[in-house]
Amino acid sequence: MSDYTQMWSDLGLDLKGHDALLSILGSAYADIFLSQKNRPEGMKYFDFVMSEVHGLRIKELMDAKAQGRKVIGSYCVFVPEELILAVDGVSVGLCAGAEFNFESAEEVLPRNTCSLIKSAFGFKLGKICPYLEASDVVVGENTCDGKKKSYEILDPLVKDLYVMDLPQMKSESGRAMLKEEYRKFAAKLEKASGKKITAESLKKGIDIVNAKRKAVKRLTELRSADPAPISGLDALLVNQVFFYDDPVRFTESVNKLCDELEERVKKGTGVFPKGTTRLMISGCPMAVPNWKLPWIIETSNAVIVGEESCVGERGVRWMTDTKGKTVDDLIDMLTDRYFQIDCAVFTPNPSRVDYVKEMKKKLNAKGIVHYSLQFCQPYIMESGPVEKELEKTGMPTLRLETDYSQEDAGQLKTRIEAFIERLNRK
Ligand code: BJ8
Repeated sequence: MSDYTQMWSDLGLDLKGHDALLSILGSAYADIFLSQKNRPEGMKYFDFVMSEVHGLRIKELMDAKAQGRKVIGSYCVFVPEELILAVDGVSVGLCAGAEFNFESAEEVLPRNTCSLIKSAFGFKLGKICPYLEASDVVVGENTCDGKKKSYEILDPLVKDLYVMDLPQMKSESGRAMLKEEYRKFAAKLEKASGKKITAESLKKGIDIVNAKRKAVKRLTELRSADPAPISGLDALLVNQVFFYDDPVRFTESVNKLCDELEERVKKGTGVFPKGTTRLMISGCPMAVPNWKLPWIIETSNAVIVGEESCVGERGVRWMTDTKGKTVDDLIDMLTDRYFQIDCAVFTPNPSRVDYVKEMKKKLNAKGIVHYSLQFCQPYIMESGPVEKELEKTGMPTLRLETDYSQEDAGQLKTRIEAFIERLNRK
């Protein structure tokens, strides 16, 4: 890795804290990812991206900024990357997945806040996230109460926070509200970038993002094979890199990986032996470097074959139609696409459990692990009815609640092993 110290210092990072984070990240990555057996060659690209996640990629963002492009950071899959691309902006995900500097976060947030929010604040207050510091606009959204209220606290800490309102019900008025919010967001982006969104630029943005989502969907489908051609950890990593990488390069790399996986499937080559217990995960998103649960599962004689999560199927499942001729038509198409996202902040939210069932069948999973972050009310509240409905239809479900610490790792392993035993007895 080149020396990026000057760049980090120019971004105002706390170099000591940042070094500590990189060293934890580097050793966790080596232990969790590089130690896996039979990894596809195509994962080398993602290893490289991760090794340069605070280096080369940030340099690319700084170069883009020097050319007058804007970097837009966001925390939710309801923020359309298509609109950001339509003003030639760069979209980056800001969700954080490490227990870092929680002491400072807990000085400004209640202790009973989920780790995802605490981590984002820990990163901001500790000045260790170059993505956040490089962002010209930070986009928040009114989803769960935790995020909604925490943006009031984030506002004075970042240079330009834009908060998007979101509906909570899948009604006509909810859809109209979402479309209006996307119109307002488009206007905000035009103002920030000084560039006008045209039907052509928006269509181009939609095509780029559709291609990226299609590539990840192709990866999802390949995971239905037994033996699984790729580990759940590596597939999760691809879904995580989705939020950071250049979209066109990312799409090419995922498609290349899928070409290789297709060959593996034809030859019957896998990462784990044929017949290994197949699980899928459903619930809260897992941001980098939150790899705890998949790592525990895949070191307990099971393989993860799908993620019903925003860092997973919920983020990529729907495509956007491009049949509109005007910007307004295309914003309408975007609204149609995004309004289908079945995040637990919606009430009621029946399509989510229906899709878990569909995924389980398609991917030949034996059981479902429902993953909630502690203090995440929407997903914890939904987990009871989801478990009941899945068990009722003969789909064994394990409901887990955890955080970013390693304290419960032993307990989680015991519960997961018992669940796998239950599945294997069937
Ligand atoms: S569309 S899942 S990315 S809101 S874990 S912060 S919900 S208390 S992340 Fe999400 Fe958008 Fe929904 Fe997806 Fe709140 Fe829960 Fe924390 Fe969460």
